[in-house]
Amino acid sequence: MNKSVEPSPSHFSTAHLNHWDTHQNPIVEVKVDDQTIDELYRAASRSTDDSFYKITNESFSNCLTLAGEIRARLAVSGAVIVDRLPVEANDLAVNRRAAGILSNLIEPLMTQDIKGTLLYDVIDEGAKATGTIRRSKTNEEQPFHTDGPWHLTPPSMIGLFCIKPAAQGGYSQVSSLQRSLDRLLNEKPHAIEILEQMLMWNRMGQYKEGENAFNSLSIIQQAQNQTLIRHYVDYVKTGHELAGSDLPDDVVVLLHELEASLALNACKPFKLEAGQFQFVNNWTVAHARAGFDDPDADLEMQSETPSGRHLLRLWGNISSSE
Ligand SMILES: O=C(O)CCC(=O)C(=O)O
Ligand SMILES: [Fe+2]
Repeated sequence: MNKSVEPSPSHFSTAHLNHWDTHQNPIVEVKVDDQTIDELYRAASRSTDDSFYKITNESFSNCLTLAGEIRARLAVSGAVIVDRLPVEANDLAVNRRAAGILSNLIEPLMTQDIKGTLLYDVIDEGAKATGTIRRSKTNEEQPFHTDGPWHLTPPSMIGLFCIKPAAQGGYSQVSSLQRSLDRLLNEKPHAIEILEQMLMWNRMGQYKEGENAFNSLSIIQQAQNQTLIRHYVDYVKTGHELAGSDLPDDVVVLLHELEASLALNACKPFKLEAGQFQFVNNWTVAHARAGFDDPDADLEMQSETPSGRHLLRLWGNISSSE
């Protein structure tokens, strides 16, 4: 038998489970001091979009301390808000690179599409989420999910840097996948078989010619001596449609139980403010955002000069195995 994960919740982190059991607000707030901001924004001002991620670690001391603290917090709580960076006092291009530099110091950045995008703009481009249009380019709700689940090793860290909140709505939430699955497995130990079973995940158009539009992957997987969890109900449903295979009933039931548990055990909704930087451990914690509205935003111009809600998304990966 060559199962990647033994049928036991011991693969989950006790420290993480304890954190979520004992904290009413599981998100850890990390403050940033002026010296760290100076160091970060000086490097961001001097670099370019093509060079910011090549700056060597030796160029930083304060930022490395901050990155180390965020990394350590992500290993336990899985959810951090850095409060905050001076977005209003800086140009968009400099803010984007500052976000990229800080994230890259926490975990090496990973591209988010086949074009090689490292700094990904989460904005409403006015479309509806159908086919391969990613919800991150709409104003629609994003239910609890992990990012990039179609990857052989999904990003281990997500950064969401708020440049501008929505006029109305756009509230964020996080919920521990480890805790929900741990509870589910305590009630139904056999569910481990479903979690290890290969399912089809929609690649959302992120594949080269000649490749499949879906990848066959399990909900839980071992990586870097940890258990990573994938969760995106839509992507599994549409992945199976693309593959022309039925999604087994027991999988649908389990996914819906997981959804219900994540909603029940989630943190209170919060609205990210301009300059706040949310980081999530994408292997242990799911995130969600409510739909939003920006009545005055010019959607046609959004992709060039966003005037509505604008978040910058970063993906980090502690393993470089892909
Ligand atoms: O808009 C947000 O707050 C979160 C966006 C998100 O989860 C994503 O783009 O994957
Ligand atoms: Fe996301």
